[in-house]
Amino acid sequence: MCGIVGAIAGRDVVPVLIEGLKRLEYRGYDSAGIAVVVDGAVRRVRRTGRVSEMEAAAGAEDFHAPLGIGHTRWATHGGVTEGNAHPHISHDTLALVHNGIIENHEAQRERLSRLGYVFESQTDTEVIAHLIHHHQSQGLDLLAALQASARELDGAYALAVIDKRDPDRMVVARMGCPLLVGLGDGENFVASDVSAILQATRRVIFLEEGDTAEITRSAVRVFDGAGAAVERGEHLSDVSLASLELGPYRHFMQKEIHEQPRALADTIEAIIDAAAFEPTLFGKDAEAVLRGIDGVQILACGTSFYSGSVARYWIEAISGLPCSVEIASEYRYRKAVANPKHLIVTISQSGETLDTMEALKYAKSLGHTRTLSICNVPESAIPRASGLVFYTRAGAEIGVASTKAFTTQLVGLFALAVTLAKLNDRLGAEQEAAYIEDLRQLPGSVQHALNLEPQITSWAEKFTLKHHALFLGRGVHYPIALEGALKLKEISYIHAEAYPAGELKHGPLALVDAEMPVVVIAPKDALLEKVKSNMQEVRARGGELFVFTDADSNFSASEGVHVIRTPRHVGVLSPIVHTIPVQLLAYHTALSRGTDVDKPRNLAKSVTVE
Ligand code: HGA
Repeated sequence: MCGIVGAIAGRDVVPVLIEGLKRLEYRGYDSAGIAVVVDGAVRRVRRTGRVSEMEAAAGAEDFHAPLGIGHTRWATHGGVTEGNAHPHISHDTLALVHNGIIENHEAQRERLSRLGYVFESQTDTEVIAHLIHHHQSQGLDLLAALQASARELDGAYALAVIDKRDPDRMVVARMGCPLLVGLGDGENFVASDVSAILQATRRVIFLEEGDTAEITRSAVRVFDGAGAAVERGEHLSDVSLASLELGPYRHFMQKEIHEQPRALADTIEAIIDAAAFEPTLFGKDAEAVLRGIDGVQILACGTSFYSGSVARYWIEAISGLPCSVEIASEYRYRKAVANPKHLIVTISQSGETLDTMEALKYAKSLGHTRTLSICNVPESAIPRASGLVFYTRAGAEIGVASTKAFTTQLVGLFALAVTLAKLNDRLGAEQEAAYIEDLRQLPGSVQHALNLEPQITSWAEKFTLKHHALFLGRGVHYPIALEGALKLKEISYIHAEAYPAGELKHGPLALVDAEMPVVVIAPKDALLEKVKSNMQEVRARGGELFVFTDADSNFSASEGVHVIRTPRHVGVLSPIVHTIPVQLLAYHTALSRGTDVDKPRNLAKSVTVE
């Protein structure tokens, strides 16, 4: 969602801000803007639409300055207009960018209006600019005014503020939304995501909840929520610039689908090297935490919810522990019954997903102490708030529709299922060795599935003009049907639903006719014969079937039944391999419909608002 970048330097920072905003585009946004302090004045340019349009406007106005902030906005409060785009300015002196939502913005707006402040936008953000200005007018300096304002705000924010009366510093604050400081040589930066400043530095300080900071060209001072000066460690980011480039691919989604063999190999490396499933995969104290549990509760949203749904099958079957999976935004608002002996597992690619973070906080407030995060972004908020962590090593995922993050999450969750089995004495040495061999084979099997792309492309042409599609699966492959339907919806805008195949005759069969393509995930497993019966039910009603199966399953194409076979059966890890064809089907269908694959309408990458 929204992105922030800021810089203070001895050089013109406008190119740094523009480049940073371009690097943040993948997160999804609807407008962009920058504000700078130069020659004793605040100057601003904002545009709806792409960063390149705002860049052209800034170029035309000849913007150059040593201090500035920039923002990509994904509107939550107030429509997508230039007037609502950030930065927001108060009294022509201070400019501010904000990620998040201010929940008490109405009360603050009334209060500030009574004090004579005039609002120019419909955003919640503008109240912060006026609030800081108000505290300055009471005699506080910029930093103290920000800290006083932060105490009066409810909700979530990452903020960066500059002021023309204070041209040698930038002040920032963080609560509930990520923000980091980049350290340069005689120049410093701020960003919501490290990719925005990698062009300038890899040295970063992650701010913590409630922190504020003052950033000058030569120094960074950080304060905790109580206002006390604190030291926050410096990290060297290992995000590679290459992972942020498109290379020979047409879209990031295509690139990321094809990166899966590598991403999976990197993620399983530690298991293969140890030739064992060790609790230390989840942190050094993991054994003590995992040994005592008597169940698993998974909390996640979107695609991560589907990886959690696959994990439920694995965890119960392999470890014998009960496991439930719940949408984080539902869990966080219901009166849940907590069992502190359950392990809370949150799954989030970005580690910033607000609903998942809040569900984790809620679980802790109910008395849960055993928490594990499966996440792709080191040092992001959710892993930092969790006792145990499994980092997927998918590399930066730029396409809004998640692909390699999903399959690598599945590896982490599989490792959890097997590790729990081992700790519960349900895993013999032979079975452990067999699972390791399955993992070793996995990248190759995924590559074989990727090689099916030409066949899947020809199927995609048949989907181009469709308005609806059904996806069916059973057992551990049912969540893969859900993921396939979600991918198709997200990027091709074709309405797609997934059902457990056995559920068809309880309702959705009524939808089936010649215009309803039905995609079936039908690997050769114990449920294949059942799935075949369900396919007959579809065929008997004129439905056209598109079946993904394995090389060794004994059924073939016929009138109205199209079949693509993944080249080899991969046993327990089959859901991972069967994800590849549904990703490719969605991608090529979207391509032939001409949609914006990497930035589908209305969606954002890191969902940092409710
Ligand atoms: N609430 C602010 C910022 C929105 C945001 O952070 N989106 O991700 C607005 O609507 O402008």
